[in-house]
Amino acid sequence: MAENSGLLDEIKELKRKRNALIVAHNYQPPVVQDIADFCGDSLELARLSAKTDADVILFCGVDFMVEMAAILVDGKTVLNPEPSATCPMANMVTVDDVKEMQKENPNARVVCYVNSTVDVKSVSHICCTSGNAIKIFSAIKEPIIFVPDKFLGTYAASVTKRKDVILANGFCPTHMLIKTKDIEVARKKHPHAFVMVHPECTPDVTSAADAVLSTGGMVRAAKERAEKEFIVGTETGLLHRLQKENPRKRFYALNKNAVCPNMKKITLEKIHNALLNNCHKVSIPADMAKPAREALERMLSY
Ligand code: CIZ
Ligand code: SF4
Repeated sequence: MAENSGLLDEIKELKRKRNALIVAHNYQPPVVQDIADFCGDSLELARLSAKTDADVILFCGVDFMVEMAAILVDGKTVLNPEPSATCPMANMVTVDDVKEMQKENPNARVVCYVNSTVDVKSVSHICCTSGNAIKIFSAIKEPIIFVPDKFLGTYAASVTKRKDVILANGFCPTHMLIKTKDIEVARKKHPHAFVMVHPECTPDVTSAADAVLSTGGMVRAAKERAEKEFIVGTETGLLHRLQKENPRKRFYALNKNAVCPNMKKITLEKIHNALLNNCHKVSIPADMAKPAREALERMLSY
């Protein structure tokens, strides 16, 4: 950390001068998590951005998360330190794909995972996260068109025993790397550990785990459960936070290669640059922001 100390001091000084808040997603690199005022999942960070008194929110994550914060905050500057950091899964479904699915299923409600573009959100009835998808699926009476993640959709449909969920074909390339073989190997190595995986994993992986949880759910489970060892099946950035918050417990990555290259594009240099030069401001045109905000607010009302 010593080699970063000058840069860290400059970031702290810029933060103070600009009354800025730095928020970082749970998958961010450790140095970014450590400089952030808050770490969390996309919804926690968007909510926090909406209620802070800061004038500037510097959001370290991928584009759809920064856009979500920009939709929910009013009159604050939202900065993205690296605009090319995107989510390949969010980009797998377009508005035309949604419209096509609606044409074939005119009575269905469109539910979109937060990992979706703003324009897909703007044509959706309601959003959901990995933490509340089951609640939202249970509350909707009509058939559901779910975009973009076929695995989260499959998981939520199976828990809620719904047979009327029409799935898109999106998936997370990072969570796809996690295999059931990894669970077999990890359980042999750490027989007392609790195995928790993310619902973006494939169905064979989710059914072989002890629990299927969002990153927020994993943070709570790590704190509250009696086990001292945890095997973690999600993007490996979360392990830094888990280990930091629970120093007496042990956390093992189910698959060390489950690294999201886009999440790792954020660096201290880019954070410094965005704050210094006020660059990469994110604002969503009103005609797009309004319906997307409605889909997000419908979710928040549950
Ligand atoms: O909603 C989020 O932040 C994502 C993408 C994952 C999670 O489970 O927190
Ligand atoms: Fe998208 Fe997967 Fe990266 Fe999350 S981990 S931002 S779902 S590609």
